[in-house]
Amino acid sequence: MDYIDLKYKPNKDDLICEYYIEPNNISIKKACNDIAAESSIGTWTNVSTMNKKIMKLRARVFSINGKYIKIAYPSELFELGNMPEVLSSVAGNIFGMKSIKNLRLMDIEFPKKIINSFKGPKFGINGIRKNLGVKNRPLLGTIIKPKIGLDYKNHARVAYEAWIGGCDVVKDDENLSNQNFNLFKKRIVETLRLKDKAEKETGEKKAYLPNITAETSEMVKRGEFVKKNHGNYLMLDIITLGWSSLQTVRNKEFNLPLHAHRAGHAILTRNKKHGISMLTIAKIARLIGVDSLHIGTAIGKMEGSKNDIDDIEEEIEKELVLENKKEHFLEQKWYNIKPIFAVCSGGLHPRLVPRLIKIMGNNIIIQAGGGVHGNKYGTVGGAKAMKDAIEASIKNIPLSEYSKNHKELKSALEQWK
Ligand code: RUB
Ligand code: CA
Repeated sequence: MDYIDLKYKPNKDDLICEYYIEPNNISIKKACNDIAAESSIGTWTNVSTMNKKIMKLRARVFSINGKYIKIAYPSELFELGNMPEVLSSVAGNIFGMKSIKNLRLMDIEFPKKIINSFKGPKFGINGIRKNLGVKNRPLLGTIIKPKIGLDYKNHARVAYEAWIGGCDVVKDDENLSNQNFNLFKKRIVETLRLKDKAEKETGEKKAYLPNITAETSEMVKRGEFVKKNHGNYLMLDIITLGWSSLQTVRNKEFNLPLHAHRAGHAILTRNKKHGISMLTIAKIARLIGVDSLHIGTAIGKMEGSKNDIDDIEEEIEKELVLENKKEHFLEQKWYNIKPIFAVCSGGLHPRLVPRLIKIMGNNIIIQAGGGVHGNKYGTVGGAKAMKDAIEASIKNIPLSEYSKNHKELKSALEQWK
């Protein structure tokens, strides 16, 4: 049991992981030992090539509390600024070992040394608020629907209607990229043209979040194209494109905010006994440097408990997160890494807005697709109904009251109970 040291006090350069673990017919101690070995320097047997110096680099299990364990990894084990490598260690082979029935990475506490090796977000909450000139209220966004199928002209027209109706941000959907019926370049040029028009007509700043998700070098080219055409945001499907590609895009310094869609996260996060927590994924995304991130709503169409979402929101917004033993997450000092916007999305419509703001506060981007374009008054009216719902919530006026002289909101309340 070389890898277990319950007296060990982690030092400031250690990276710490908390795992939930279910051993497969072995003792919990043996399972912990296997995990710490395989995720650092060890293997299934003693090897003649091992020596004392290398043994010093071993991970140490320093806490076993029922099925929850904590492991400290010396930071020398990791290459600075290389997220895939960190995860190949602490979220790699150990998830497929026969001696482990279930394993869930609950959290990673990154030490300063590793934090400093990543860029973090360029804009964060304050930067995005500044770009859009919106001080305190939640931002309103929509996703163009149907999610794919519209041609580029109609795509741009729907975006324009959403902006005119009151949306601050309009985004492509996660599976729209460069299909024949809606070519990327044509879409960007036309949608940005209508963004300018909407800005002139409303006197407000608007953002367009084009989905540049693709093979990495192609994705970079698409980012450059957006930049060249005076776009003001980039959107990425961070799970399907992978951490390495995300780092590439961040390192390109487009000087544009990055919006992170998390499509596919549930492959890793949904099973509460095995996989990786959304909290961990959110931390990695913040550290690499996205500016807004989908984290769920607890009340829409996508799964997610209020507790979990509260924890994630805290993690992406604060400078210091204190350890929470009950929820199984670790302390994190974020140093110079900026807070990022929580994006609430999935099955939202005006009726849900007051509850959403109550749960999550004002520092959110509220996004509704169906809840905007499904309104009987069309996209313009649908956006207006959402904006009215936000205004009513902020003024603490019940929606039933507010809807009396806001017909689009009234319609939404009738449409979606
Ligand atoms: C929302 C939508 C988003 C999901 C993703 O459309 O398409 O992709 O919110 O889920 P609609 P999450 O408003 O019509 O439901 O935000 O949980 O990652
Ligand atoms: Ca979507």
